[in-house]
Amino acid sequence: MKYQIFGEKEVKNIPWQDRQAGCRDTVWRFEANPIIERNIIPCSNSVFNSAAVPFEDGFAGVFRVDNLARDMELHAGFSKDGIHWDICSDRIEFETEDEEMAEFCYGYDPRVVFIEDRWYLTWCNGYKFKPTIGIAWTKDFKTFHQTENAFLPFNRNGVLFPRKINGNYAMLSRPSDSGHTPFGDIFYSESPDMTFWGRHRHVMAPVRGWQSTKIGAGPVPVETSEGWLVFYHGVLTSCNGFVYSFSAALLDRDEPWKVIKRPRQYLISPQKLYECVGDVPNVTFPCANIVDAATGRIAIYYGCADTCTALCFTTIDDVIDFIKSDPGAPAAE
Ligand code: BMA
Repeated sequence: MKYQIFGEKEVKNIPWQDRQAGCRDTVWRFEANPIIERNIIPCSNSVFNSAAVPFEDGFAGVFRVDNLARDMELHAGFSKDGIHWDICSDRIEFETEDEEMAEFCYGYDPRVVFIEDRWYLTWCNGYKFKPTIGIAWTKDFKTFHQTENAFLPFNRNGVLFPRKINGNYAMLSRPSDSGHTPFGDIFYSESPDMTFWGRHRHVMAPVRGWQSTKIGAGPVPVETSEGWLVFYHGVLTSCNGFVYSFSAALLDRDEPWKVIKRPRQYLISPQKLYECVGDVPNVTFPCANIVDAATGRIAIYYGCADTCTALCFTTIDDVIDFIKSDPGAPAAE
């Protein structure tokens, strides 16, 4: 490997498929996509923007399930190979001693990260039906302990870094509005205790092209010798509505609000039928990356058209070379 990875473990059974012959893409799709169909459990209308992590001798995850009433819920799931999933039919019922937190309105777009001794889940949490960033922790993916929301509404796409930075927990998020927000920059915040968040810093704004309307952090950042590798989604407003694509950028390891390099081009945009057709057409939305520290392989889980879940692959070297060789996103306009 050309570049070093920090803090990740060897994942021998990482879901993987080599790049197809003749394919020149930096990130390539799994041939058997989608891996999770919309009706995988009897109560699901759709299963999409979801988070998977290595767990015990297989994998565990938290899935966005919109049910047959079209309520937005979070369900846990388990898998031996990261491709075939058993998703629990009941939604996660969070344990909490605080009455204010106990009322579940809706939850979506989960991210999961291991920090110190437990798994943390962040998601878009409806607090009095207003979206903000919910936080919970688990050790077994069966019992989830909900703590305080990180921010006031309105906020979405809260993604924790996998380690403390300068002594504090660190999170990327995207302040928004109560609807289908037509704007959005990525910000960075710190907390000494996972409860009180501050020291907010601006990271990135939308720029021309596929990321011109709004952007939001995707999977958990990966620490490399070249900086924090972050996959993020960007939205373009076409005459037919929003189009969600994604790419990656490198952030400074000690001051992650400083962008080292951000490419101009996307890595994946909605092009396959399952990405273009569904409950919300033209959406590719990554929420998880599994990294094998031994080989540098990366498996990315992404939601497609707000309907099903798919996998795509790259390597640390390929994606960092892509970022470095791209001309770079233009300055904000
Ligand atoms: C965002 C979130 C995502 C969804 C996307 C496209 O605001 O709700 O869950 O995938 O819109 O509908």
